[in-house]
Amino acid sequence: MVVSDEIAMDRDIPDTRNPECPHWQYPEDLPTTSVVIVFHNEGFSTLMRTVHSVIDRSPPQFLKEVLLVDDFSDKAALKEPLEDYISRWGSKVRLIRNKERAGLIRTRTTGAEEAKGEVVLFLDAHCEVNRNWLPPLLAPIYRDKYTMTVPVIDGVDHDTFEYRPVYGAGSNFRGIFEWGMLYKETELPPEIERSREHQSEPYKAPTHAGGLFAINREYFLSLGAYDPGLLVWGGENFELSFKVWQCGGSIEWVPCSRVGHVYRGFMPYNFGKLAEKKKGPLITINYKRVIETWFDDKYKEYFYTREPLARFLDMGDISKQLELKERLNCKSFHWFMENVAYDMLRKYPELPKNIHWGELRSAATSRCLDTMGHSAPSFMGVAHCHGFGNNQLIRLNAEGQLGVGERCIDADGQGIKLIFCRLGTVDGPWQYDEQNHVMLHKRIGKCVALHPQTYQLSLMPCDPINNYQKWTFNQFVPKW
Ligand SMILES: [Mn+2]
Repeated sequence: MVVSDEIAMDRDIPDTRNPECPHWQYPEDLPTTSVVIVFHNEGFSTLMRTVHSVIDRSPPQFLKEVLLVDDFSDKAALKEPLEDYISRWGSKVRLIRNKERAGLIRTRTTGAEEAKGEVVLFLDAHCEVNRNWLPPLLAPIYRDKYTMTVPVIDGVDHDTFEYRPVYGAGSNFRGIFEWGMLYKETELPPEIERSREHQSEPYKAPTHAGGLFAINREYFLSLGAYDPGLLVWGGENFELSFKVWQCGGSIEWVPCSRVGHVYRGFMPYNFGKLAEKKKGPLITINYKRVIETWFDDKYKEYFYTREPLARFLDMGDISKQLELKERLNCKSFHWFMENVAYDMLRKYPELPKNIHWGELRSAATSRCLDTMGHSAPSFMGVAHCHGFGNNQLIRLNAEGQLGVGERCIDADGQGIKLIFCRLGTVDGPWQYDEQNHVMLHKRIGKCVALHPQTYQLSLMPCDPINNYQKWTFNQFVPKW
């Protein structure tokens, strides 16, 4: 905020578009747009710079309004001072406020309901739109109102507010996900590259990051907007993507529309009362609602294999979601995988079943294998068994892969390591001896051992009577 406050609201930013972009022609009767910006205790200057950039860089005839939706902020600057500030724009910038905290997802739906434009275009509250960002997003919707469009998201550094292109103008990526429902981006598959004439033309994508997109307002509302059972934040990007694709629409990423976004360094807000009644991690509960609604049974199993505790979470009632899917005559998830996300399995193949999952306890010390909070690549350690899963939730699958979250465990002469799983593979080097409880690294031919004094982990010649080589899987469900 200190840096942002010092920077002009209407500063210039680098034009990061592909040089082809200025040469595209767009229709002159594009639909009118409500830019909907939800905020909760956003920094005043980052929020206002978002609005300034939209006003400065959108053709006024297509910008019906900027609709600010306050999700029950309590910062003083966002009360009267905000109302005073936006009055300079008259009715072009409108502010509505929630009477209690509703979370990002539900508040976006409120914004769409209140919007006056034909198209709703959602932005995060800390963005800067780039040169001529709006017409390229509207043109595909003008051609086909069942298309939703997504800009390319550049980075605005949260320490310096430097605007940086996410990647060069010649590269294109699209959104996919792994089976634990973590959002990923991948280069365009050859099937799409082959069919393209220009590097700068829009292309279809299975999903999107979630914050920034445009969609015909009535179409969005006819899809039931967002599932109102989704809480606060997370998973709504998938819910909308599956709904759009499986129920007859499509998603296009638009390289000529670039928007800068400040990626946060930490979570600067809490969930307030919204989180109190729920047991377990909110985001995983959201994912469960989404996959239980939109996945076919076969694919649901991959999610539960990757996220075993999700089976025990209470996701609430999804009967309304299933009714909608039925009523709109939506296609199967298998259809989506075959026709839209056909490149996903090349990176994240179908998952073999877990033979074991849970804490991996050392018989000698009753400590548990733990990532120690480090990100890959790093050494694994042991720590007090805490019974919450997270960094201690270990999975061994039928093909010898040991996994923690989206990462894998391997070993070398230095120790036992947390590594990036090899994309496109689901196998691993491990074999667990059910009788002797030793964990064998098949390629190296040694077993996981704990040092009795230092508690460091290493591979040692297998010794099935040595307690420091004995490990047992303790399957558990946390007391949420
Ligand atoms: Mn954001």
